Amino acid sequence: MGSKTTITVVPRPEGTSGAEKGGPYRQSILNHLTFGLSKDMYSATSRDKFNAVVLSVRAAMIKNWIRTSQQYYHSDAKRVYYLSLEFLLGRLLHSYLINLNLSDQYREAVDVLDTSFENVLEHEWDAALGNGGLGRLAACFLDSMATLQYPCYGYGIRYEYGIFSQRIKDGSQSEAPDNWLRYGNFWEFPRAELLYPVRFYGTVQTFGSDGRTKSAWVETDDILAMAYDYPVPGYRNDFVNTLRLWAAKSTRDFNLEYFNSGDYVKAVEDKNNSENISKVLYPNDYSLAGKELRLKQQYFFVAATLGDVLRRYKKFHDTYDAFPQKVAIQLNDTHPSIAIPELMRILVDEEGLEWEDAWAITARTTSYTNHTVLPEALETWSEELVGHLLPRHLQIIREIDRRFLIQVKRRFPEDPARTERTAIITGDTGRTVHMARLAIVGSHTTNGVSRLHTDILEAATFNDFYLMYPERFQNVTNGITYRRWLIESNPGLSALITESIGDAWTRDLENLRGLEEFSADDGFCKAFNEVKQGNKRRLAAYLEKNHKIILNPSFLLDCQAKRFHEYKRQLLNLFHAITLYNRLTDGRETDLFTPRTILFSGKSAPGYLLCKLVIKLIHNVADVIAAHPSVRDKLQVVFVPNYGVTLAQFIIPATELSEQISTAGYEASGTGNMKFMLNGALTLGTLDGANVEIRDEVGEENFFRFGLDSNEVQALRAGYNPKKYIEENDDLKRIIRQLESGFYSPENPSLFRPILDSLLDGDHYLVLADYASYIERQQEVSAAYRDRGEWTTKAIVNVARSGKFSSDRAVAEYARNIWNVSPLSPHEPL
Ligand code: D6G
Repeated sequence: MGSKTTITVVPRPEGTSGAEKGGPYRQSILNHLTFGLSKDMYSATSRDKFNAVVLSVRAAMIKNWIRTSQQYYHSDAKRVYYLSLEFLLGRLLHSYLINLNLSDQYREAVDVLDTSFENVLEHEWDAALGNGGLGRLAACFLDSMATLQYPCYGYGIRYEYGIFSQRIKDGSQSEAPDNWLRYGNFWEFPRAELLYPVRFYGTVQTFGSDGRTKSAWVETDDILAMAYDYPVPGYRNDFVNTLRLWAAKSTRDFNLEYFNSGDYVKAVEDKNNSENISKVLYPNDYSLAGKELRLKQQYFFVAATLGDVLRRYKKFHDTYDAFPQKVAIQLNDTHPSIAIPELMRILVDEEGLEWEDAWAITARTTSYTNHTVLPEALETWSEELVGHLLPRHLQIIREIDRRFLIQVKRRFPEDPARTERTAIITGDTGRTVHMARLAIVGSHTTNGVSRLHTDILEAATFNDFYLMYPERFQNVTNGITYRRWLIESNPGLSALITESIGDAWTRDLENLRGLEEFSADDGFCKAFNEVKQGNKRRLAAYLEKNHKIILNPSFLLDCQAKRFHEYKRQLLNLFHAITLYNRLTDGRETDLFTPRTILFSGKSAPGYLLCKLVIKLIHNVADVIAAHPSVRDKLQVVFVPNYGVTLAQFIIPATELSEQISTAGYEASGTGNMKFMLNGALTLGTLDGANVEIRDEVGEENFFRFGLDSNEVQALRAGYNPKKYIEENDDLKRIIRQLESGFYSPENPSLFRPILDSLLDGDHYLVLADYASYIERQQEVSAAYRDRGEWTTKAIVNVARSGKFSSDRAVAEYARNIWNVSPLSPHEPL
């Protein structure tokens, strides 16, 4: 045989012998291998086998997908459109099988391909169309919206390249493109006939008729947005929602001018350029310079989405009166906020509505989620760029701004400075458009993503707006889908929970509370520890196989897995590792030392040089520790490259200590903190974002809190003297001296100078101010871990009280308090 594959069953069409023997899923897999892929036992590669399984699974949900969509039409349901520039989906196969209640069947059925379920799963490339928390939140919400039977759609961009793949060479990060569509993607349904033209540039013509001025946007450069649909099945409910992602297509195959003059290649180049819009996800978690392509991406997906929303609405409605009763548009951060002037443009210019009517419809339809208070992350665009790319939108934004400022002045006549603080467009020359302000003014609700974050929005970041419109502000604390983050990624713990309290928790996570009565039960604690140990071994095997990293599963596993950013303070965590190293080499740590692995994983934005240097420092410190003959038996620092959803599914279930150590006031919510908690890790954290609510749930005795709170952070800022903290602390002094002398980079002693400078010149994120408190709390962690019985009880309490952090709770709050939509009852059979 000329083929490596060992499939022994020759695919047969359904109904022939062998079908019954293998059961319907075996036969379906074989049919898809044959008729979907035209492969057989001689030619099928392991990727073909994976694809045959995907084709079979998607076929299993298509009827319900169509039915769900039909039911929306049939009942003319109010639909929710969740607009997000990022969807960090991860792998879909296993998660979809769990939701469809087919994972046991497929686990068995794949043997027809002479392979294992795990092998099949491994062939899926993460759909990584997001940077971090914001994109993963959108993915968790899709799962919850389908599970709770809400008529919701996700809308975004089908980037050809997702978040870059992180490579580590000599301890430094480099980036490689994430070519995730290279082998095709059988989850998606290309809708080549569903195309919307999207316009850019051009000019605005005004003309009068009947005493009214009308505007038209003309002489534009057009490209097409083409839909790709992804099914999103709910959890065991026959509901399948849709995620629709747009890809840019050229409006013409070639530029005739060039073609006619004989330059065929140049003609096709033009086509390629216009398709660049959906080529790549911007790899920045926060802070983006005002890049034209980014604004193009935003308008591109917003314009296509609104075109689609209106198409659907118009099937049943002749006027716009009912629009806010039938449509809710959720803006996931300001990235889609150009939807506000776009909807105004459509309603006023194309549909002929009066400004006031259009405005009422727009504001009653739209709501906005704020995800950050970092000033550099609050999106702004130069007025010039907006005017160049979207001239009509700029006019509309100016008019929105003009009308809004009249209200501000009327409301606060004594306070002219307020105008500059709230204006959507500010400055004299080189004017700036503030997208968050536009989003607040043009929507009915603005929400923060944790209680503390919403408080900060109201009291500080958007206080002027809060005073204008207090009723518009709400909090919805983020959540995570436990279907992926517990049922799928931690099968051992899931089974143990179900054995102990039944399976009601798989439908409502609040039922985990029932575990509390087992938190001191010896048998349960033992089984809980065995699961954790098993997960640590599983992670160790994964890291050894994929990264040649050797973990010692008996060490306390202490993890910080998230994007790199100064405010998240991976540096503070590393300073703890260095402190332990210094104390061990000095003989200052006692025999009671708790051995630990400090694991880091996360990407830095490619242009964020300081964070890239922190990654390098982590590697150099790890090498120094690993080279020390006695320290390495007690302490290990590891960096796991290319953090993403799939890797998180290995790391989180194994983790015992969750590092959530951002400078208080900077992490809007965090969702990693919730995933670790749900999997039985104890949190070491500041009072930041949702940590505050996690601590409220578990009680202070089950949470290691350290550091300044957000008020103290603000109070300390004036007159902050970082050097004072160095003077007062010998351990810290020693670390600073080591960095100064090049102890961790003897070949280039000044390598880490920029890190040192950032600390000495202001230490904006207060690493030095929180250091002593952090080290003290870490010592308590070590002591607590030595009493394994107590530790396990605390871990179980954490799991038991994580119910609040389900994305089902979060989505239900959005539905009730913001979108005003109800779940649909299960649909009639087709
Ligand atoms: C999804 C699900 C499919 C449906 C299609 C178009 O792909 O069943 O036919 O969307 O739905 P509309 O966009 O026309 O609502």
